[in-house]
Amino acid sequence: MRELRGDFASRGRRFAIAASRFNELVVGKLVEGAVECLRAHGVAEDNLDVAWVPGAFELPLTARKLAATGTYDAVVCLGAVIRGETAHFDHVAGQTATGIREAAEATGVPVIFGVLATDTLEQALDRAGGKHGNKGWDAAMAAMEMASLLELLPKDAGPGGRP
Ligand code: INI
Repeated sequence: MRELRGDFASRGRRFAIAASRFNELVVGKLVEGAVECLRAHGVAEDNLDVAWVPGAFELPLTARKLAATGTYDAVVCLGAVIRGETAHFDHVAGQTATGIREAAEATGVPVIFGVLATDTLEQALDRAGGKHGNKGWDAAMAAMEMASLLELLPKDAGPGGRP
């Protein structure tokens, strides 16, 4: 049996972050966490790009475009959808999650879901460098692990499993 496990050694790898300006107080902290994490694992300044979008709903298209360039080993999506602020919370949160998964499947590039969906601003801040850690850091860890894992997989299938 072969066990395939990605690691976090990321010197020489390239990453993009797509981040939403909506709830920037929260998302800015997620970006800080992700950038700090990637730097701590050897990612060079020149190998890291951050693209800001208006809101979480715009993350999937942007992530898909970034991934399709072939420039990046993984794309990290960061956002915060807060129920208290919108009647269409479920649509924004749900469509964002679905779109991010589809971006990864369509391009074959890991596109990581680092979008908070919380009832309150306080809960979001708790997960953006507060008492529940920083989900931006966690998303960056997932991006590095997936970039590494995909290199270990057999190379005969393209995006979506098609040769
Ligand atoms: N976008 C967010 O990222 N978080 C939210 O909480 C949010 N709320 O509350 O509505 C939100 N809405 C904007 C949406 O993502 C789009 O930018 C907008 O609908 C334009 O397409």
